[in-house]
Amino acid sequence: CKIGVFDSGLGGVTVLKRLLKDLPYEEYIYYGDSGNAPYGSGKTKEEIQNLCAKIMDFLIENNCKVVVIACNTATVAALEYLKENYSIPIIGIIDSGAKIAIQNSSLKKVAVFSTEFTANSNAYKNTIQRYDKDFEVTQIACIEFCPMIEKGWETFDNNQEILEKYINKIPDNVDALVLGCTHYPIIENYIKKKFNKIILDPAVGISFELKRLLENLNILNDNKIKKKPVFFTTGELDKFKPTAEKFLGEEIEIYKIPK
Ligand code: DGN
Repeated sequence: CKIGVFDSGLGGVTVLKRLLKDLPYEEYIYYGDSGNAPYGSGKTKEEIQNLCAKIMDFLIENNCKVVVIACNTATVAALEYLKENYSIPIIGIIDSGAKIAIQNSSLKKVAVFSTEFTANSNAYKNTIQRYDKDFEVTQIACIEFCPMIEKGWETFDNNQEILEKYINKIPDNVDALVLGCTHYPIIENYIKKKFNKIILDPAVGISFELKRLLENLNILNDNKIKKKPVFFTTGELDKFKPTAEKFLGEEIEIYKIPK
């Protein structure tokens, strides 16, 4: 069965990498909506829902039977809406991010880097505190990160300053940082150099969730043949392709589609 994975742009590639490692025999279609990015600043909930519905239609037309929303912002804005309007199983990412925070912060004090939309929604705070009300959650909106990563992080001379600005907002007593936007693992090495405590990627949990779902539906692929994922983007191929290939460590098959 085909599995659709989508994001507002490049970020979901970090989730796909995890899925390819943990569930390598599934067939993936990736949709990066870079032509409409960012989702996380300057768009209403309804606008994000409409963009996500268009992506769902595309993925279903291309025979996807399960969809992973590899974007925190889209999960916050549209998971419930998409579940109401589509009958295929859809997995979001916030819940796995919240569970990973619970499992890894012994001080029960975490910070979450995310888009403005995700931070303003309080989705991480609410979900983490639903599991454990004693948790303190500091949500930090890193407004410049996503557009800089889409354009090419290394091409910005002031990238270190910008990074520091947000690292400095993390309270000292926090013992773990959740990367609550799927774009951020692309710059995880830079973050690590300035924050030497635990860094958590919610994509770890999404692999478990997808595996369980495929097993329950009895559609986990047992013929051990790896199929290369196919990529579609509404953005510029010359921006998307090199960053995705660098991150995945291999050449990708990619097509440009209208936004
Ligand atoms: N990658 C997306 C997320 O996880 O929230 C959002 C990126 C964006 O649209 N700014």
